[in-house]
Amino acid sequence: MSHFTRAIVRAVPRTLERGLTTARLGAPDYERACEQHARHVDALRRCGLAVIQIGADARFPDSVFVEDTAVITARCAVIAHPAAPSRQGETAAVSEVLRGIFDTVEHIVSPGTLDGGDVLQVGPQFFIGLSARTNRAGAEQLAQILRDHEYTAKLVPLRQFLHLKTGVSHIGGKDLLVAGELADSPYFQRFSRLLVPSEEAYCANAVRVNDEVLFPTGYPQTRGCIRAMGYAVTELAVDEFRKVDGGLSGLSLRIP
Ligand code: CIR
Repeated sequence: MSHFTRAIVRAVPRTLERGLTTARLGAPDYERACEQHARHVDALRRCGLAVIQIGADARFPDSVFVEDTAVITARCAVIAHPAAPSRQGETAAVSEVLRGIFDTVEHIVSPGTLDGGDVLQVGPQFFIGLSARTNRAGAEQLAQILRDHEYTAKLVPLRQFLHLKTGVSHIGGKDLLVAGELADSPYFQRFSRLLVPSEEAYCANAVRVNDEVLFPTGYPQTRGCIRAMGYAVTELAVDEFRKVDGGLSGLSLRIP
């Protein structure tokens, strides 16, 4: 499991309620979203990470979901190329921060599109979702960059989930959380899979950060299973972000 030393987050823009969404859960409340974001930052710090905060930018309603703008590994950083036109300008500020940290920063370029939310790392292996946001050209560009850095990379077609990590998370060892269309996916057969029940599907997006599994509040069945497996779970309320289709992992970029 990677040990993380830093995380990049981006403050909530006042325009969050204009974020892209299919959720039909109502508009997010800006103040509550800011509180939830602040608690999430505190949790990252308690996990031992130094948190780099990029300022809010109201031009980009979805920019709090900083994970989608890049892919970070111990060996390289790659700037993504979001498919959604309203999100393409988000990468500039993140790229500037990453250039100060990594010697080499690679880029996904047109006609490729890729969101970081589609990229799952399990040790030396990467899985890249082919989604409405990440096309084959973008996924193949990333796969080649990762292979050049001696990782393996597999492309995983998606039909329903917004992003690959909407439906699968690595919580430690060989353990994955999987939901919905990924429950029986041939790509994850050799892992130990905890199937998240459909009524709790949202919590299939969790994040292992050092000794903790950061986990959304409100999913007791799955939380109980993860604790019973021996993991330390930190619950975080992220329901304001769920209203704009965002997951917990989306709120940070973790840096080894
Ligand atoms: C979008 O549709 O792009 C945003 N409203 C949500 C992105 C969430 N990304 C993530 O959790 N990695």
